[in-house]
Amino acid sequence: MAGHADRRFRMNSTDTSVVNDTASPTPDRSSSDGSALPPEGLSKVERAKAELCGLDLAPRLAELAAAGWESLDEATLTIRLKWLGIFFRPVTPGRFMVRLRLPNGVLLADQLELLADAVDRCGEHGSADITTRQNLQLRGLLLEDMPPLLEGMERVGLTSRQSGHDNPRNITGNPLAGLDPEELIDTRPLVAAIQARLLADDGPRNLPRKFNVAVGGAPDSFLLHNDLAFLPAPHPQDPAAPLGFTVMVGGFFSAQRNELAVPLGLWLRPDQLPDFTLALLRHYDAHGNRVQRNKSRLMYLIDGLGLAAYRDAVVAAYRELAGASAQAPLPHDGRHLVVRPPRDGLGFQPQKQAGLHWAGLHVPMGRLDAASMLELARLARAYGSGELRLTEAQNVLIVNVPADRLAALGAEPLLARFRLEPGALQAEAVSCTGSRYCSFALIPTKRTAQTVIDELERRLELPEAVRSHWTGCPNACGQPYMGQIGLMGAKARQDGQMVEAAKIFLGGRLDSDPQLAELHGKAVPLSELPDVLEGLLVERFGARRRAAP
Ligand code: SRM
Ligand code: SF4
Repeated sequence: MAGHADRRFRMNSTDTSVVNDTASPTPDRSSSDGSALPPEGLSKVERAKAELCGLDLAPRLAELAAAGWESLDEATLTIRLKWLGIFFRPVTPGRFMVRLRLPNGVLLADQLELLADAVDRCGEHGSADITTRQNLQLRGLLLEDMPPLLEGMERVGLTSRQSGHDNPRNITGNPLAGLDPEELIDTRPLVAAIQARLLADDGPRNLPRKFNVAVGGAPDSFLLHNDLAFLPAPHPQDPAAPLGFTVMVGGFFSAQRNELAVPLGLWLRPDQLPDFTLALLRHYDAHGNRVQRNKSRLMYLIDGLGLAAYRDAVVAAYRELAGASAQAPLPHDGRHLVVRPPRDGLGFQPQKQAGLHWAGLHVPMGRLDAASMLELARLARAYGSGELRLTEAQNVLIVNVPADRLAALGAEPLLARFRLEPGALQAEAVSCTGSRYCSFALIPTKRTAQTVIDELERRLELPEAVRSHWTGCPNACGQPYMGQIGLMGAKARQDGQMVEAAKIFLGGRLDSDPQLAELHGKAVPLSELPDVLEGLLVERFGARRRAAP
């Protein structure tokens, strides 16, 4: 493996070259996109972004890879490369992660094969994770692997652009879009159109912070944890008109504050979503907080302006973008048609197309290796239409399987590992990356979750599935506040020693009366977690202890 973890970075704050040891160009007061540089006193991240946009590294990627990752300045390595979806991992220096964009979680067999091949080339370092945003991350890659991988991805219609850092993240939608007997609106073309609008040349390049967008298409599309969520809603004046969307804004989780999105008070036709999203992001770009990074998510801007003034400003931005003749968003009371917690989608389930089914496979903790990726691609082709879907619960669906092929698919060896009917805790467990690859993690999240859940399923019988969300630190990537049980990595004292522990959160509800889970007691050492959770599952979730064998 190249390099070592504790090398010292050098960074010249006015240096727009990205390789150490090259002469600095003359400092100039304009940024890569021609706008004025921000005033002194801004954070290191804001300065680095203003000096050079990571998107401008794309044509130079081969040159950077040839120079070697150790020659890159800190800002390029840890900030700018994320605009291309390339993540330096301090835990595995020299082995990078690539985060894709998979709009609406749609993935085709030939795309998956290309990604599997890239992971396979990484040997023992290679793996992939399905993420909490219906997305994939590939691990173990060298910087020199990136140019051919990114070119290969482009050939099969994939991109990793703007998937990390201060960018609009993968846009989520109904994982069952187009197949769902309960579908209200097919989210796929809308998600694709929003992504195309945001990634176009006139899209945002330098937001103040990350930005999550999602489009709901079914009664179980819980999406209020996003900065901007479009939820299906009838036309406010004409019940006979096609469904549109009410606009929800300001949802987010962070170490400082957690909020569900609130109604902005606007209703949009589906075709208005791309321009509206871009307009809202332009407003955020211009007015979001660039001084305090922990106060820059959208909800802080809404707080600062007040909801009504914010709404007026966004409508004005939309009219400026779409033209004065475009229909303005309509006033709306925020009522929508999302009323139930998300289905797990597992097992064989009938699609709205007669005779076709999707097969929902449970991928333990969302972790894949090259062989299982290849096998998923093969199964999707052999039994379905060659299409797969990823879910926010980190599982995978093979779609368009004819009824007479279900038995044979069910007998495939991969389905002994990626089960159609996992246990009641396993089925709805979501986990973030954890300490294996993430330097923020306080615990090995995926391994802990898997071990504890296996143990609890040995001990207990549950009347119904319980949704648990595991996260390695307060950043909350595993969405602990959405769990009926949420677990967050922490430290606790045990026998006089500081040990790995988890805080427990209870009561997350994703129905028509949504609520974030709340902290329950002190952090529990991981060694005590099975016993503590067993007690909670018996007391609050109707679990019964199995008789001793
Ligand atoms: Fe996240 C940062 C992983 C979804 C809130 N997140 C990180 C980093 C990039 C930190 C780092 O550089 O190591 C993690 C990369 C670890 C790795 O190697 O995988 C990371 N976040 C993830 C993923 C992979 C977790 C997972 O296992 O699924 C998810 C990738 C989604 C994707 O495909 O784009 C992921 N992160 C989330 C979510 C959930 C969501 O989007 O629904 C959240 C909470 C929702 C939100 O953002 O409002 C989330 N991640 C954060 C935060 C806190 C944000 C904040 O405002 O403070 C950070 C830290 C930051 O941005 O400063 C963070
Ligand atoms: Fe890393 Fe923390 Fe996010 Fe888990 S929650 S992936 S530990 S940043």
